[in-house]
Formats: sequence, structure tokens, C-alpha cells
Amino acid sequence: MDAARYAITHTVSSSQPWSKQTQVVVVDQWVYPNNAHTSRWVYLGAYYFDTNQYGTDYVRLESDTLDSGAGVMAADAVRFAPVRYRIYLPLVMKRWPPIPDVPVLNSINNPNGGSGYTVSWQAAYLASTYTLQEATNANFTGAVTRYTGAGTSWAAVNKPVGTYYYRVKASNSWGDSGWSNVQQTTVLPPAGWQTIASQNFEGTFPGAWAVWDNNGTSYGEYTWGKRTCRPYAGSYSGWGVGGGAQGAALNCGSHYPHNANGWMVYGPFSLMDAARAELQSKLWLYTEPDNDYMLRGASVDGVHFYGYATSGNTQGWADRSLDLSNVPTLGNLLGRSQVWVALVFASNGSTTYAEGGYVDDVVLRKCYRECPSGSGASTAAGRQAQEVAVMVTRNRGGTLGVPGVEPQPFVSPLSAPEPFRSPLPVPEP
Ligand SMILES: [Ca+2]
Ligand SMILES: [Ca+2]
Ligand SMILES: [Ca+2]
Repeated sequence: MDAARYAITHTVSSSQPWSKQTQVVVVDQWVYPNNAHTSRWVYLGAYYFDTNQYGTDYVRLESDTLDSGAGVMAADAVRFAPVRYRIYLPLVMKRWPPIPDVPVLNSINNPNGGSGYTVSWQAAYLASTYTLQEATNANFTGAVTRYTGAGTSWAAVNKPVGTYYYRVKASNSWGDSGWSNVQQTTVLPPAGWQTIASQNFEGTFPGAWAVWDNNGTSYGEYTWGKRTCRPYAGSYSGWGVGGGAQGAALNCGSHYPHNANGWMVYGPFSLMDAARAELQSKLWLYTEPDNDYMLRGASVDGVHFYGYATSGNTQGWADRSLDLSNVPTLGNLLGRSQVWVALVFASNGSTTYAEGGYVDDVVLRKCYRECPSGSGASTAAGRQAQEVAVMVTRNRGGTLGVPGVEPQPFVSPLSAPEPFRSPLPVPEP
């Protein structure tokens, strides 16, 4: 029998006692080498020493007595082959719990300040869902959640004017990431002129406008009427006395009545944030100078209207406009939340002319930005018409105005003794 038994002993310092490992190696040459082990060396086993991982280990291979009957302790050769092992732990273990990465919010492409745009973000590692917040301030006070889901974008539609801030976070079953970077975009009001109301008398009249005879049925009822007598464009224009019980019965070319007081009003409307606003119309006028007139005016209470009264002869169609940033007495109405405009045809108690006054292509418009110059605001009289600044007071037309305001008796400022000077009382603040 040719056999050997070896023991492995170990110490962390050569000056310290050797300790014998419990494992022993047995080499039995009846078994090794044999056909199953063609290697020159027979692999016997591995022994692990973990008491001194970073220092020096001292390992010794000692022969040992096989057993009492063997008596022979020999081997052809013994090779002692220490092997160093390193264990690598998975890096994922450092990320615990495995919450998602913080997503990155992309910049928002909305160069023209449109009311529709897309907010998008980059997919975050380990994210299952995303939460998108919107706020009107960079601190996200009062923020609202605009999107929750697995997608990576959200489409904004019909956003009101303003600046909006966005941030997004990612979530999975382990928790939430932090909030992303913030992106913002500003929705601008529309560019160019915006029509608030218009009237070309070709369709429904009065439509959104209110018309009434400000002295009621006294002196007959005469209001603005849609008539074919003298259109500027299309088939119809508005005749200042062509509507109402008696007015509708007037033949084209008739003289206007005494004490006419026809109102045509639109409002209230808002000029908040407006950069420009104006009332435009075409005017055809032939009236007794000074005493009978067509007024274009504006109001901030729906009762007292300030503007310009034109009388005399425009000798055909003329342009008239009222700049709502520069109204007599009222001044600048831009920024007002409630504004009214009126067209008034009024006559006194004596002397009438044929026809009186017509308007057509009435346009009330405002502009927030990129406001091209209009057709030219006209406050000049021109030709044989006179124009003065006046104030008139509504006392009828109960569907308009401010509740609680007592109707004021109408007093035509144009009835004042010659020469007329506008009283232009200062309105209540
Ligand atoms: Ca027309
Ligand atoms: Ca009347
Ligand atoms: Ca008159």
C-alpha cells in the first residue's frame, strides 16, 4: 500500500502557535492517480483561511501517520498551491431601496407663446410611473398634478395667458425619486387685433348689441334700425332713426324726427391687459349743425358715456373711431375690466334734415401685442362736420348697466346755449 496522509496547519504569525485544520487530506495511491485523473497533480481539496484577510497567512503541509497498519507515509510528490480568492458583491446592493432615478424634464418648445404645447421628460432608470406637476410660480405653491402614468409627455391645450412651471418625479413600488429640474413656458395673449364685437348690419341686428329709444315712446319711438336706404358695404347699414315703432315705418330719405334719441350699446367688455382698443365705424351724417348729432362714446359704468358728437355734413361716408386709451374725461380705459361703448343719434326739438345719420362696418376691437397701426384713428371733424367732446347719460335700456345706479334724466349737452362747450363732468371713481 502506497498511501499518504497530510494535515494542513495554519497561523497568522510565524511566532504564534500553529493550529491544525480539522480537514485532512488523504491521498491513497490505490485510488490516485488513476484513469479518472489524468492530471499530473491530484486535486485534493481547498481550505479557507479568513482570519487574516489583509495580512500574511502561514500555511504548512505536514505529513501524518496514516494509520497503525500502514507504516508508510510517502507520496511521489506534493504540491502546495495556495490560491487567493476575491469575492465581488453586486453593486446594486448599494442602491437600497431601489427607488427610481430623478427624471430630467426637457425644455418646453413654445416660442410663440401658444396656448397648446407639450411637456416631456426623459425616461428615468427604474421608473414605473411619473407624476407631472404644474404651478404658476417657481416655488410650486398650489401646484396641481397634470399627469400620472407611465408615459413621458403631457400635452397642454387651451392654456390661459400666463407663465407655467413644471416638474416631474418618477415612482415605483419602492418609492419616489426626487423632483426633477424645473421648466417653464409662457402663454401669451393672441397677437394682433382681436375683434370684440362688430356690426355690419348684414346679419342679425341688434344681435349682441342693445338698442333703445332713450326717451321711450315720447315723441314717437325711434331706434337704430337695420335698413337698406344707404349701405356703406353690403345691402344694409344702420339708420339712427330707422327702427322702433315709428322709425321702422320711415321711408328711405325721410327727415329724422325731433327729439330723436336712439342708442346702440355694446358691453360690458374687458380691456384687461389690452395694449390698444378702439371703436371704429363708417359714418354718414347730414344733420342740423351742433344740435342734432351722432355720438360715439364709451363708459365705465354703463350709464355715463363720454365721447365725441359729430354734427353737420360728412358729405358721404367717413371714417370715425374712438381710441379707448384716450376717451374724453375718462382718459385711458385700457386695463378696465368693464367697459361699454355706445353709438347715439340724437336731435333737438326743432329743425330736422333729411335722413340724419347712418353707420356701417362697426368694429370694436382690442390688441394685446404686435398691434399694427389701424386705419387711422379719426377724431377730426373734416369737411363740413363739427365734432365736440360730450357726455350723455343713459336712462333707459334696462338690460345694460350697473345695478343700483339710478337712471339719470337725459339732458343733451348740445342743447346748451351757443357756443357749446362740453361740460364733461368727472365720473365717479
Ligand atoms: Ca353693411
Ligand atoms: Ca322717443
Ligand atoms: Ca334739430
